[in-house]
Amino acid sequence: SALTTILKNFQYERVLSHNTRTKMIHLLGQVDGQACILSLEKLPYDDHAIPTLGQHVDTLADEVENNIYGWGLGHIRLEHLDTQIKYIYPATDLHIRKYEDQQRYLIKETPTVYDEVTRPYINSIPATRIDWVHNILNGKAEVDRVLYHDKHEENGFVILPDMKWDGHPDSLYLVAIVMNPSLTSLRSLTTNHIPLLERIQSTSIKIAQEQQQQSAATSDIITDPPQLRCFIHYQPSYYHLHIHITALSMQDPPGAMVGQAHLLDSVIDNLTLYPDYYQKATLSYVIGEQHPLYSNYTTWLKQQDKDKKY
Ligand code: M7G
Repeated sequence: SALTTILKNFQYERVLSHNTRTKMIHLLGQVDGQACILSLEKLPYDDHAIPTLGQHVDTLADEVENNIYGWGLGHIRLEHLDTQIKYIYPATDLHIRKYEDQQRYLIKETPTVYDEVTRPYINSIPATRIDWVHNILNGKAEVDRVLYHDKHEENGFVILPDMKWDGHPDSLYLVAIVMNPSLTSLRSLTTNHIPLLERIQSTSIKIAQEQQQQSAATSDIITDPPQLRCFIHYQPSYYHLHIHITALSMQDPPGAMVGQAHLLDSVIDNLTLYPDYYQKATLSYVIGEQHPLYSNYTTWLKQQDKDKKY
C-alpha cells in the first residue's frame, strides 16, 4: 500500500509539532526527494483489551511506592492496533506551515476585510487544493466509506467519516460536504440555505446514531436530545462548505475551539433572524502567523495606516 511504502522510505527531518497531552506528533521528512508529513496519534485502549490490560504489562521501570500509592512506567504487549498514522505526500509548503508550532493571533474580519483580504486569498488558491473533496463528491475516492449521499447539485450533500476519526464510537467524527461548489464558506450562507443546513443536521443525527449503535458494545438505543456537536470552521482549511460532526463524548475534540468553530444551531438561528447575517457580521478568528492570511492581513493593515496619514 501507499502507506507501507511511505513508512519504509520516510527520511526524518524534524518535528513540526508534538502535543504531549493529545499524544499526537507531526513529523516532516522526505520520501523520494519530496516533502512528506507523517502524523502519528496514540489510540485509546481497545474495548476488548480493557478487562485484561493489567495482565499484559511486561516491562516495568521507575517504580515508586508510598503508603497506599504506587506508580511506574510499563509497556503493554497487546495485539490491538495502538496508533493512527496519516501522511500528506507530497506535502506543500502550506501543509507544512499548517502543522508547524507557531504564534497565533486573533483577527477581526469585517465585511471590508473579507472583500479586500480574504476573498482575494480564496480566489488565489489553486483549484487542486480541494481535489480530495471533488473525488468524494464524484465517487472517485473513499467510495465505500460514504454513509449518505444526496447527489442533488444544489441541495445535496455527502456524509462520511472524517480523516480525523479513529473509528472509536466515543470519538465519532464525521464530515458533511455540500454538493454546491458555489458555497465556499460560512460567508456564503444566507437564509436560503436554512433548509439545506437543517437537512444536514437531521441526517447527521440519524447517521451518527446508526454508527454509534453499530460499534457500541451494548445495543442501547441512543435517545434524544442529540449527543452531537455540529460546527463549521471559519477560517476553514478548504473552501468548499463542509460541516464537522463530532460526538459530545469527545471531551476536547480537535478543531472545536472558540475562534474557529461556529455551532451549526447558532448558524441556523442567526440566518433565521437576519437573512444576510454572514455577509454583514464581523467574524473573529484565530490564525497562525505562518498562514498566508496572516501576512496578507498585516500588509493590508499597514496600507490602511499609510492611507490614513495622507
Ligand atoms: P477544515 O475546517 O477545512 O480544516 O475541515 P481543518 O483540517 O483545519 O479542520 C476539513 C475537514 O476535512 C477536517 O476535519 C479534515 O480532517 C477532513 N479531511 C481533510 N482531508 C484532506 C480529508 C480526506 O481526504 N478525506 C476525509 N474523509 N476527510 C478529510
